[in-house]
Amino acid sequence: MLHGPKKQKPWKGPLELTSTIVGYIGVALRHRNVRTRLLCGKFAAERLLVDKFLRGTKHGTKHVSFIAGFQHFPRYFDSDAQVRLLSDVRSAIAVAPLYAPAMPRTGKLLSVRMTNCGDLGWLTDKTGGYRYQQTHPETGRAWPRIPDALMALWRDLAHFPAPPEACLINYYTGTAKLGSHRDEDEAEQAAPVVSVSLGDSAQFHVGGLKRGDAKARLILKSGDVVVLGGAARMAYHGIDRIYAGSSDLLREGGLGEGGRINLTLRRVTKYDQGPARH
Ligand SMILES: O=C(O)CCC(=O)C(=O)O
Repeated sequence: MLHGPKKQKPWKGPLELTSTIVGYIGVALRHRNVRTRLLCGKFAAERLLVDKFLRGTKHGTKHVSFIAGFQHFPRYFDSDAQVRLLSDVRSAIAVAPLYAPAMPRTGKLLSVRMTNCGDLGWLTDKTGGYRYQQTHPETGRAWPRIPDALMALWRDLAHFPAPPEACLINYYTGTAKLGSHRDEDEAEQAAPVVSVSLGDSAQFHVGGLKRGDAKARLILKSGDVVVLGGAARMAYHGIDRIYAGSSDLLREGGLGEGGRINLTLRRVTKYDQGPARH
C-alpha cells in the first residue's frame, strides 16, 4: 500500500466567490417581481455551471464515472449481520490489538489504527516499511483467523479460485483519514480487493491508475461492501473523511469511541491457476 501525502483542500477562488454573492443577492430579491425572478433563475443556472466547472478543476470532484471493475454493494450486510461481524472483529482485536502504524522512513504516524486477521497481515513502520508478515508487530503472535462471514463474502463476490490470505482492519475515529494510495504490496493482483464498512459513514474516493486522474466519490455506510477488481484493482483510492457520530454501531458494539471500521480482504501470494485452457 502506498500512502501518499497528497491533501486536497477546497479552493475558494474569485469565480466561486462571485457566484456565491450573486446567488445570495438572487435569494434576497427573489420575491420582488417576475422579472427579478427570471433574472435569479438565470443566475442560478449560471451558478450551477460555475459549480460544475469548479468541480471539474480545482476541487477534483468532477462527476466522473467509476473506473471499470469498481463495484459498490450498499448494505450488503444488514443490521444483524453487522452486529455479528463486529463481534467477530472485537474478538480478533482482543487477540491482535490495534496499534498505530507509521510511515516508512519518516516514522510519521497514520491517523488510522490497524490490526489484521488471516495468515498474513499488512503493516507499515519506520524501519521495515510497507509489508506483509505472519505475526503482530507488538505481540509477536500469529494473526487470528479471518471470520467465516468474510470468507463467505469473498466466495460470493471475489470470483477468484483461491481464498484471501489477509484481512486488514482499519479503525478510524474523529478526523482520521487514509490518503490516496494503491494496494500494490500483493504478488497476486488478479484477485480483487474486497472491503467492508462498519460504523460511521465515510467519504471514499476512487480514481484511475495515475495519482492525478479524476476521482469519483461516494459515501460508504455501515454494511456496505466495495470491490476493486479488473482495472480498478490498481486504482488510487482513499478515505477523505469520516462522518463522526453518524452510526452508533461501534459504540453499542463495545468500542466506546464509536467511529468506523473497514475490513479489507486481499489475496497476497500468487495463486497458480495452472496452464491456460484454449
Ligand atoms: O477504509 C476504507 O474504506 C479503505 C481502506 C483502504 O483503502 C486500505 O486499507 O487500503
